Amino acid sequence: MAQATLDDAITLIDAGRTDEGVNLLREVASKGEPQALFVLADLTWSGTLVGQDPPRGRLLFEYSAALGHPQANIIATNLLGNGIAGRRDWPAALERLGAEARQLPERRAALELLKAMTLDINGDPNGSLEAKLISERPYVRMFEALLTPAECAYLIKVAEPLFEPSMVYDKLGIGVRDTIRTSDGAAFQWLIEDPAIHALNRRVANATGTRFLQGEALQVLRYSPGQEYRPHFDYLEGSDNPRPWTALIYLNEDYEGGETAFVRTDFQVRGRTGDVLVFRNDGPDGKREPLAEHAGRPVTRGVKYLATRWIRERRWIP
Ligand code: PD2
Ligand code: ZN
Repeated sequence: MAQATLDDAITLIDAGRTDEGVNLLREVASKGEPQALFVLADLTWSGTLVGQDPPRGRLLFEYSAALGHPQANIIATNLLGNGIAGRRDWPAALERLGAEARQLPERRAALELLKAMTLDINGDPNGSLEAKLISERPYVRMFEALLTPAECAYLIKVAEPLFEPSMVYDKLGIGVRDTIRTSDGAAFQWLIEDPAIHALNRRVANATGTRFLQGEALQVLRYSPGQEYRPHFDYLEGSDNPRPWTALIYLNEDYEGGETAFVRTDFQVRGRTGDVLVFRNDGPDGKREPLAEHAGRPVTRGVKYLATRWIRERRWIP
């Protein structure tokens, strides 16, 4: 009989013969077929058709990478840089990125950004930062020009092909579409969090006095005219791991409207490119701060780009 192939496995899965298909996929992957390893890695990472097991998914990506799979190589570098589901080795991630940068313009752009950052051997920024106090209660501060224009432009560029309608969490914690939030968004989950984005996330952690592992995936948001984020709380009341902090990174300024408004205290903020607004979603009593209710006002002209980092009380990343 001819050797089983990845196509045979996919045909079985598509026909609803999932167990047979997954078994065949494992068989082809175990023979060292890079694409089959990649598909199995992806399913294992996300828990699709097979049990979710990120550390095992990462290992499978690494096998696929070692056998020359280009996309697996990029993922292996990203995970080595952010340390999700396995070890973190920042210098080794940078070395791999350097090799990738010789072939791929997007990796070159990430490397160029990193070269311009002042980071220690672990990819952390040095020292503490000055912030402007905007309000005591709700507690709101602004870090002016924390990101460079080049960093902002990069985030917009890499987000562009990934935009999808933004979601909000319903009462069951499930992401749903809702008229409260009409922007488009792109989330940089761990597989696609490249070392430059990872370093930016570590800088935001440093600015907020939190650890990288408390942060949810960075989301880049795009608001066209008429799009908005109506008044809401980011806190997630009732969650056993709520979000005491939010960091909003303004990525451009050539638009009108789109102010970030704290609706109960009547002040609003218009960040300039690279400014990072940090606010607390809980009050002195450790409960949801009513005064932290806020909105992204409708954009009236141009397109607004902003990145959000919602930060949990404790480690969030698995
Ligand atoms: O885009 C904004 O200005 C905005 C306003 C309020 C974003 C968020 N909240 C958010 O992402 O939580
Ligand atoms: Zn918000």
